[in-house]
Amino acid sequence: MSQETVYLKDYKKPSFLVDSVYLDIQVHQDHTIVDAVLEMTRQTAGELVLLGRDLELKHITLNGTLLNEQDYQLDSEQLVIHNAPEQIKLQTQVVIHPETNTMLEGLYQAGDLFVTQNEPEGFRKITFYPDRPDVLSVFTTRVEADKKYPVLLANGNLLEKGDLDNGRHYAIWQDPTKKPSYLFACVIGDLAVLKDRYVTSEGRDVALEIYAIEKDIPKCKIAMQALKHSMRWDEEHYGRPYDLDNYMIVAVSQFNMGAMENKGLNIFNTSCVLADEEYTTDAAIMRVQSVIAHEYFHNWTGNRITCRDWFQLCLKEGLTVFRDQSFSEDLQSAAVQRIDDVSVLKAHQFPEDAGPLSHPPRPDHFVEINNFYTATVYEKGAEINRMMATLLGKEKYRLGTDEYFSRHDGQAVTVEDWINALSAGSGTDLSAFLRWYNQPGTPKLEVTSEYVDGKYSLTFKQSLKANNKYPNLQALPIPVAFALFDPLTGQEINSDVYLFDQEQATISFDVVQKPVVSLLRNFSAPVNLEFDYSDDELAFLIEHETNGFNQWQATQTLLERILLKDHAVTPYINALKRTLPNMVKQDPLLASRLLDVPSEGYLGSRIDENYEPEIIQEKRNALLSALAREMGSFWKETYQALDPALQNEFSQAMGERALKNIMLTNMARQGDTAVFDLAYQQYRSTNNMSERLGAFKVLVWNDAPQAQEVIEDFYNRFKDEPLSLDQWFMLQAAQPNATAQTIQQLTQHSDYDLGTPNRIRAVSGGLNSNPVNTWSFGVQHFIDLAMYLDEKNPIVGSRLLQVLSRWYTLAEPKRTEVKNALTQLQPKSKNVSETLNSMLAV
Ligand code: B3K
Ligand code: ZN
Repeated sequence: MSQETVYLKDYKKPSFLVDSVYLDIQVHQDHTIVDAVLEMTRQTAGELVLLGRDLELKHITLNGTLLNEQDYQLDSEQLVIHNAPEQIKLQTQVVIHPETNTMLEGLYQAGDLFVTQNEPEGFRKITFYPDRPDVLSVFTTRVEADKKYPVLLANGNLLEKGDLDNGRHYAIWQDPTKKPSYLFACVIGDLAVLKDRYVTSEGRDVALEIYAIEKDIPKCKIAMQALKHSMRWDEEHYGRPYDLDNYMIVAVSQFNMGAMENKGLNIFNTSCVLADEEYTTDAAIMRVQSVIAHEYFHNWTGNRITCRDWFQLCLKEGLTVFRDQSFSEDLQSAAVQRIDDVSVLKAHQFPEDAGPLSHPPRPDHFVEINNFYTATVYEKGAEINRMMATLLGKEKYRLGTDEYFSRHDGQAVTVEDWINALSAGSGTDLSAFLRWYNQPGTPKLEVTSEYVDGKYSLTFKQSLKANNKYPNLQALPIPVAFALFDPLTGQEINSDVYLFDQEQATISFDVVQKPVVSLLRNFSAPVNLEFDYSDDELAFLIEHETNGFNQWQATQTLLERILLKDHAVTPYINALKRTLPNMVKQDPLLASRLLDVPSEGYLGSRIDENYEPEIIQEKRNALLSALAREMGSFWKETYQALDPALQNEFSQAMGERALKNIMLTNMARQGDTAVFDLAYQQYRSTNNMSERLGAFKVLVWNDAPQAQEVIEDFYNRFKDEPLSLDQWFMLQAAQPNATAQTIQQLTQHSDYDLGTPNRIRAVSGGLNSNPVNTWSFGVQHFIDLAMYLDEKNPIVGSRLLQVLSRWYTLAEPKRTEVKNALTQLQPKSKNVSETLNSMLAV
């Protein structure tokens, strides 16, 4: 496979635009025929290039003339037609094989269902086409299949449907809006549907439909509510109503990622649409709501205004993630949502940006674009938008986004277009934020304080780690939200947002005594903050900070010091003792997060050399035991006092459930074996998956006498519910005393399936939650899997190999062992090769 690098600076406009496309997709058991008619007009000089991969070309006709092989050039990637006229009508017929497509890209068969996944470059596996996001066209689609597949869907409005001979039927759909090929979708299968309606602020009556297998229909109700809620939210917060008469969502169990925003016909991983307290956890329910919102919000940020080229991916993804995060903040506690989003950022994006896979949110080169659907593009991209929104405030931000939508509706644009429109609309020059898009790395923000004679000063300094690929790093604009507190009363005396945009600067305040400062409230910028708080000041903030996010951040900073720098544990435990008893009653959800202890994986990512996972595990276990012991009867008393069933609000109940599980875990850590009876009772008596799994985990991870029984019971209850069974696989793979044999038993289980990414991720993700295991027997697991998937499903293979990307931080001899194992690999796919090459280039 060629390893050609594509550069942003080489962007050229397409030579032809497509005025209209007519597709006729005929699905048969062992092949599919695709007839296409493209009407095209020349835009600039150059050859007519149609991209196509794995297509068996049957015939091609240009303006009515059948072409011979000498009229075009065909290789494994493209079809080039020389001397093409100004106006073209091109007709092609190809044969494709969705029934053997294991890459889950293009049109593929998943069980009894045929679905598409075309972003970023899957459409070229369906037909020859200028498959790039800056070619927008009107699509008409005819889908034909056996009647055993009653559902035939494509984007837009249904124009016609009818029966054919031989037990077949067809449907013709037309999408009135122009779109790039990556947003094309079709679905063929036997599915049931949940229907609803939504009337937009403009009075458009929209038919809403969620398609899933019959027994999953009741599990689609939460997603339907979330969809209607998202539609209203986008009208209220961004002034964006929906623009078609229908909106369809299809749930599929074999899918490479979470979901896909195809115009009017979203395709979702079942894990991101099915939500039901009995079968899925609270976290999964929250995720469903946010992914439903995310894909819906793409209709404006991504679909109506799309990307000029794939380097601009973070234009649509960063903005849409910021929008879905804001939506979720409105849905539950804003502080807890921010805590959860920042946890993800710090656990995934910060390590990515500190290692060999680091790249700017808008990279300037790539080999395989699928490798760039990263935490940096998505999550750091979202942070950049959040920073600008924080700085502008609600009103100006809205003026800016209004300007963006009115300038660029219907266009394929760049990050510069976004920043320019946002600046013009808000009347604020935001051009310096472009640097955030173009530079890699997490900035270090060092702050020092001084108090002299009634003057309190804060001095800020920023720096970025040098990067060979991206020299000339410039100072970034960093909004720092902060508050000052009276050290005696605990009252807030001042709060503001300071825009720090130089290498170094100082600000000062007149105060009567030295205040306690709380910096980077709500994590107002994605930076590594270094401020010399005393442990007592951090404990003060746990108790007195009114910003829930920074209260949590204070616990995390203190814990990192305890775990990585051997600080004393007492100030932390005392602060919890003073804060938690009230909080568990008033805000159980926030209380549950305040008990977060950074994971071993996160702690490992903070160590850049001589990393020994066993040492981190030991220290973390010691801390957990101290916490369990020191809080005494708090766990049991709180467990007994909580009753989620009495809570009307979902987020309160979810908080109480989270707390109850934490209480059980801590009672078990106290060595109180009576807890196993409580856990067993909880497991048996509940119908709620979060409660059932919380109890399951305590029993299985502690090898309780009831462990084997609940493993079997859970399996028997949920063996026909793939998402629930994924949890069963995951929790067993994740148990800290899992061995190579545990993982082998799971991967040899009859329900393990290498064709279903969710199942692979359940076991591998579980294993990877234990760095000690990952870096011992896990290394071979991840290598074998990545190499197996290299040919079968390289998108997922490349992802799994990335788990080993921090190999170079390990202490010897492990470091050399892993390096040698990696060096020997010879992947074939662009995806896995590019990842491997970057990983080894440290
Ligand atoms: N846009 C898709 C991601 C496509 C990933 C292709 N490897 C989902 C989303 O971000 O909404
Ligand atoms: Zn997205």
